[in-house]
Amino acid sequence: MKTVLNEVHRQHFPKGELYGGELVVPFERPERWDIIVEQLNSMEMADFVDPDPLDMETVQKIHDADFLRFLATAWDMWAEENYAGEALPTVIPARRMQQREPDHIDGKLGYFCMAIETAITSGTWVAACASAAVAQTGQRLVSGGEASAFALCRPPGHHAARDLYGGYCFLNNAAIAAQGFLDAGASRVAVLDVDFHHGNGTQDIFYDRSDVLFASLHGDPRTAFPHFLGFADETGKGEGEGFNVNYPMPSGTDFQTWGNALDDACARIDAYAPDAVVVSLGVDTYKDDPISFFRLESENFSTYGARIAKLARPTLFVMEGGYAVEEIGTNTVNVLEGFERA
Ligand code: SP5
Ligand code: ZN
Repeated sequence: MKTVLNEVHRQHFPKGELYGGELVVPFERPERWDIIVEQLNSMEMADFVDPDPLDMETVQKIHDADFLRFLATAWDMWAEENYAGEALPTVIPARRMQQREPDHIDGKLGYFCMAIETAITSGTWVAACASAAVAQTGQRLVSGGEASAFALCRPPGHHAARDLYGGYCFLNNAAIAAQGFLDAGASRVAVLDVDFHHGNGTQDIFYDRSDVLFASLHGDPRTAFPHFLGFADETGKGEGEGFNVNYPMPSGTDFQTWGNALDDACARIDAYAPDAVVVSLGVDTYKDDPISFFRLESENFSTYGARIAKLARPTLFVMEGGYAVEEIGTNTVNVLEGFERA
């Protein structure tokens, strides 16, 4: 399968992520991309495609205009304050406070943020747009007849909602791709989110819609990020009732349990009969992931790639998380290779 990628992602590399009360080198770093590319090369799966320019019209169906304006201008507004560090929020519109976009950048950051570990830098907006373009181009390849494609997105996207960034995400690449499939003529699209973390942004974007089924396997939000969404009782609302499926799982979950949840999610997707499947592919389910608590082994990634192939639907893989940097190439490419071999 073809891989869509480009180098612009490097422009997003904050010096700091707020973790355990310190600013540490971000877990979500450019090296992740390099190691995946290296592994594609060494597995002779290097069939690389450049992204087309970003089609903002589809992006505007997924994200609010105010939010896009904020992301595009946040760094410049921050720079005008002459702060020494990178753009991080300090104040959040919590319970019983007004939900109005402030004028000052300190207020805007909190207003549009769902997790404050994620810094905005001078290159963040251009990299986020390039990442969305990578997903969009992957979608066009599959809409155009390719059986599958891999969008090597960076930064990731699944925590970004219509008007929220955070969790290392700015634009929701998978949601933009799903919308692209619909705009290209699909009637139904399934998003299967296998990242360790709940895809709160994708769920929220499609929560009241029946044209996108969202299914997510993830760490139980009672103990895992993003903590405030991803419970099993979130099943959709209005038109979307019954088209949202969450599989929260506890610390220590191994492939036996995780694979059963995947089988169940795949059965739901089969019953939905989508015209395309978008896989939010995070490999932070790996046993040695530094910020996650599942126990998948590298070989399990091949097995589940083959399981996804059994859906027998046009499939776009969109890169999300995975922070065990040494193994990220093996684990990611194992999914793609398992899928192709099946
Ligand atoms: C795309 C993606 O995978 N985003 C994840 C963002 C998670 N950021 C917050 C991490 C906090 C993890 N706390 C774990 C404690 C382990 N000791
Ligand atoms: Zn994740």
